[in-house]
Amino acid sequence: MYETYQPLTPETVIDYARQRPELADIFRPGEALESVEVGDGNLNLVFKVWAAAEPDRTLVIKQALPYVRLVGESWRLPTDRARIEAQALEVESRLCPQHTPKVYFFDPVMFCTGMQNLNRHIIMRKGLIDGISYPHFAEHIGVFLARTLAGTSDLVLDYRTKKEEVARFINPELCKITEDLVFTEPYRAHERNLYHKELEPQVLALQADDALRAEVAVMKEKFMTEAQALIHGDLHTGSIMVNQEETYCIDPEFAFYGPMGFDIGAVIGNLFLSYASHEVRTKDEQKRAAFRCYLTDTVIALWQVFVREFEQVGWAHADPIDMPRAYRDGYMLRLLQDSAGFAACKMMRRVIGLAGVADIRGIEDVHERAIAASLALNIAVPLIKQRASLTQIDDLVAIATAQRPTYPYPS
Ligand code: SR1
Ligand code: MG
Repeated sequence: MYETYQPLTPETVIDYARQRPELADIFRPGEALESVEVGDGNLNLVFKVWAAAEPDRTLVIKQALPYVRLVGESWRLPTDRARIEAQALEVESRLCPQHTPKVYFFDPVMFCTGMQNLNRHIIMRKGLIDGISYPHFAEHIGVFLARTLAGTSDLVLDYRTKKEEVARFINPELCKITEDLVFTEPYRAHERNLYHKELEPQVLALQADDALRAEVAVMKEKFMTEAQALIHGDLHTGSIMVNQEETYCIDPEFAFYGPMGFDIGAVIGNLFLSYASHEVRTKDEQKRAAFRCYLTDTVIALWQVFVREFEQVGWAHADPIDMPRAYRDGYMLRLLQDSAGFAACKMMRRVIGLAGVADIRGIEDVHERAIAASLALNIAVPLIKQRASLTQIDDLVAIATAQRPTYPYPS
């Protein structure tokens, strides 16, 4: 066993895996193991380890680095986030095992988590970039959101457990990343912003829009103060693994007690980033329309599934005197409007801020990239500004689908 923290390598992770008693059911003593580092996220090392003789005997070992991988050692980050992630996976696994990877162990010295290798699934963002639809995704993610959010809220937990859980999931440094990268930096001149110069007129106009910045400030306040449920905290399509039959939500290291709409909005915002990217990614009009129809149907269906499941989990034990129908309807309406506001912030940060997404930043031609980015911003701005007018999910989709890119700008 390792007694002090050290970053693993594809070589040392094999020796590490051999020493973990929890893996005795997967690997045989002395057999040949192989590994590769596959982490393409912004923060961690991710190793796949497998038995050379039988690659299906495999797991993922994820190790937290003490700094932000995307930026380098100058940006320090607590490795405690690995503990948060392992504990959040445990909660999600209890509430929604069918969409949560299995955890084999958590090592608080090496800040490593051993978990199921989802080797028959791909990162959803990659599939969406290629125009692949996932017919069960809306049902799966709607169930995941409702069970994990309602199931960790005051609607289900007793008064004491809820407060103890809030304390267990205090995650200040990771929340600060979100406060800065999602709610602060994109809306002002900031050295970490990373948009390209073609987009500058639109970004400067957005940053000069006082009314928009006021709405973003409201969403930031909600993010910082509303301990509604244990949220995943980073539920973009890069944190979701899919195939045609199954969906898994991975990577809850940003988990904390926050507003439910942040998770729902993350999913919706990322589906609309894909929608915007196919403005240029899919040249054939019919194919583009069909894929966009899949994306918007998914937004509508996931919300409907969420409401259906929330009725079962969140409202099942609601006292009709304390929580009359009008209160419950108002609660769900606030969630819908919050989701629109957070979706918008998540879209704007991915276009303007430090950590972009491949859907848009991966578009090679800079003019095409500007068209997709311009559309993403044009969807986001009315989503946040008009969110108070939303009464149903169709209204949210109607706002998004009515937008066009501004780029190329009239000269
Ligand atoms: C510095 S970390 C950048 C981003 O990566 C994570 O996935 C979160 O989205 C975070 O904001
Ligand atoms: Mg992540």
